Parts: sequence; C-alpha cells; structure tokens
Amino acid sequence: MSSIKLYYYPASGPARIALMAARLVGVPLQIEIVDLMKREQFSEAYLKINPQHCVPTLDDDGFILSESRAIACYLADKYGTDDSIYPKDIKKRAIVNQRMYFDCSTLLVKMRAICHPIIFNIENEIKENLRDDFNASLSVLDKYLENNEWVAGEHVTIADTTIFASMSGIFAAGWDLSYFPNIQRWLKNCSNLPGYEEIKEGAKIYGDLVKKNLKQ
Ligand SMILES: N[C@@H](CCC(=O)N[C@@H](CS)C(=O)NCC(=O)O)C(=O)O
Repeated sequence: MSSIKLYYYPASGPARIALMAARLVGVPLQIEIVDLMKREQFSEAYLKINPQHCVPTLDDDGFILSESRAIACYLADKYGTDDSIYPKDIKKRAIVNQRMYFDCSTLLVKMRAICHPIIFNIENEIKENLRDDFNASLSVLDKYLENNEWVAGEHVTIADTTIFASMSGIFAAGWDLSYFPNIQRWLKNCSNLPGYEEIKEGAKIYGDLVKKNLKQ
C-alpha cells in the first residue's frame, strides 16, 4: 500500500483539486476520508497535522502539506514524469501558476459568494450583482481558452485539473454556460481526464446542495 495519504472529503472542491492533480500525475494515493459533516476535521489527531482544520491535507511519508494548489504543485514536481503537466520552463510555469492563482483569488471567491449563502440557507436566490460578477470571471476563463485547447496552452496542466475541480460543484448545479463556448468545449476535454469520474459524485453532492435551497 502507498505511503502517500490524502485526507479527503468528496464534497470539498479543494479536496477534489488535490485528488485530480494526483490522478493526472499518476501517483497512487491512500485516501483517508475526513467527514466534515461529523466535524472530524476538529479531532485532536487531525488538528495536529492541519491546524487550519480543512481538507485536503497530504501526508507523504511524514511530510505534511495542506493547501490544495500547493499539493498539486508538489505532487507534479516530485512524482511527475511528464514535464508538460507542470513545466520547468519559467515562463510556461508562470502561466500555469497565474491560472491557479486566478482560480483561488477570483473564480473561487466569486463562486463561493453565490453558493455558500444558498447552501447555508441564508439566501434562496442568486443576487444579480453576484451572478454578473461570476460571469465576468467566467468570460476571462473563456478568453484564456479562445485559442488554446487547455487553460494554460496546448497541453493539459495542473491548472486544468485545478480550475475544473474547483468549479465542478457550481457546474454540477447547472450554471448557465451558454455564453461561454470555449468553456463548454474545454469541459468536454476535461471529461476525459483521469480522476474525472472519481470526483463527479462529490461535485454532484455540492451542486445538489445549491439546487435544493434555490427558489424555483
Ligand atoms: N485554501 C484551502 C481551502 C480548503 C477548504 O476550504 N476546505 C473546506 C472544505 S471546501 C474545509 O475543509 N472546511 C472545514 C473547516 O474549515 O472546518 C485549500 O485550497 O486547500
């Protein structure tokens, strides 16, 4: 059995980011479920490895790492055999990093601003300004994909698995992508990526939570 453990919860987008990156890199993992609904992230043992009490966390033979995108980079650097997944070339790598930062500082922030109040039953409809804000960011993603098959160029990278996994929950909720033809094409490509089937159920759980509380 592998000595690389990933502490994981399927409905968590960041956890899905780490899992999909591992599948793209092709490194075997031992999955340890941390049930957030049972608040297992607050157990004494888990807090010792991740004081931020969140998933994912990686334990690579005693080397502990949290933050989904940092985990993705680490796995690609340490175990990747295909340089194109996370290029060593400084400029190519900078573009991959830029896409991942765009995800965590913009896309994800705007997606959560919509989904979290709905999931936690504070809102039951999507405010127009939040919808416009998120769509404005999606149009940036669509632009990145205009002349490229993948988000950082002609090769699939950990930026694709990151953005795909990060957005998979709101896409599973049925977000209208009709204005974003390049994203639609990219999503079809993503459906052939390793790990896609494995994270589908978790994305659906998240999407269903959003849909359940939305006023019809
Ligand atoms: N920036 C972190 C965020 C991780 C995160 O927000 N995880 C959430 C689930 S989506 C979590 O575990 N929350 C439980 C808690 O904070 O107690 C990452 O990308 O890894």
